[in-house]
Amino acid sequence: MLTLCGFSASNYYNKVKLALLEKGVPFAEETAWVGETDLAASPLGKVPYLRTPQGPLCESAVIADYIEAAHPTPALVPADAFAAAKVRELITFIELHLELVARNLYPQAFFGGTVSEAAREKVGAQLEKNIAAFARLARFSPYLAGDSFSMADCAAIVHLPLVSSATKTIYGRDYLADLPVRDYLARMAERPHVQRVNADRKASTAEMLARRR
Ligand SMILES: N[C@@H](CCC(=O)N[C@@H](CS)C(=O)NCC(=O)O)C(=O)O
Repeated sequence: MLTLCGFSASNYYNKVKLALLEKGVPFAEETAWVGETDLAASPLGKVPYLRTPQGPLCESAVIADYIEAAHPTPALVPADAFAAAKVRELITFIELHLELVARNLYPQAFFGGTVSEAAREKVGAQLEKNIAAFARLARFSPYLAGDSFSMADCAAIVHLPLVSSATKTIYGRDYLADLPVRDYLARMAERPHVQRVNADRKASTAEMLARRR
């Protein structure tokens, strides 16, 4: 049995949770808030981490690859090497060039802190450039990588809403508004497992914010 550790307000946790649900892999959830994680399993104290019968794994991309290799069907990464690489290219773009950049805004956008004017300008410029590049790779037809649901959708569904809401709050404009992201996310939200992840996220976010007070 696999145990996914972390909390359902976390976008990286939810990427893995959605992949497990969509693949129909049985798993348990173990709540581990930041600061209360098992450092033997996740040495940087980040979530998610996964307990497997052979030992723990951290880093969501590594965990996603492990799940895909251990439970190949239904596939979330295509068998064809090039198609698989295109899926991973999209995930890397979303996480490295969109989410990690937008993350600099979260203290002010979501947690009542402040981000310096210089940081806001720098992040805004980086996001404009990176989102324009992402727009050249993403297909949205109807799924992010093309005609089938993939691990790239598991990433997009959890990360893109944060990029939208953070930019909307900080700059007064959703930087993803020119891409078909809203329609895409509405389409994805018709999936029962996406609905479950979103419902759990809302409950966990309320709990996380209450703990911070
Ligand atoms: N590269 C990591 C990122 C995970 C991550 O940043 N998780 C956040 C929660 S969404 C976290 O644990 N933050 C606490 C910290 O960085 O100390 C992954 O893909 O798993």
